[in-house]
Amino acid sequence: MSDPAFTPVLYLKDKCPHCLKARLFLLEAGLLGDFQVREFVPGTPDEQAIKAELAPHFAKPSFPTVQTAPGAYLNESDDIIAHYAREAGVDPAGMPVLRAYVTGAYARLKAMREEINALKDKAAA
Ligand SMILES: N[C@@H](CCC(=O)N[C@@H](CS)C(=O)NCC(=O)O)C(=O)O
Repeated sequence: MSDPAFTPVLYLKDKCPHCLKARLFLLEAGLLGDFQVREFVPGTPDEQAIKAELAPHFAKPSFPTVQTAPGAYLNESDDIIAHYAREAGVDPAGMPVLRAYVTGAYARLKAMREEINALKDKAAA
């Protein structure tokens, strides 16, 4: 059970597809308003500040990340979704907007990323 006196912090990177997935889940679950959102645009001082804050907690910070309790951090979008789905007693599989994104644009981006990596490997061989 989370501490009601603590406002969890959601760290997001601008235009990050994994961040959009976590944000959509929280929005559709009606939980987003319970979070302090800290979003950065790459190359700005906000990125430096957020990464410096997360550096002691992860070998390599990635986004999205949530500070779930004071000093406790969780990353990996699917783990964040599972954590808050459990806590709120909601089922992400029953969320139509999240499902539409995950099976649509998100899946397409993942496939394109895999295709690009395969082409890079081929070019480097
Ligand atoms: N499997 C991770 C992937 C997260 C990820 O790769 N995020 C990218 C941004 S789209 C990232 O944090 N890159 C490192 C950086 O920007 O410093 C998840 O689903 O959360």
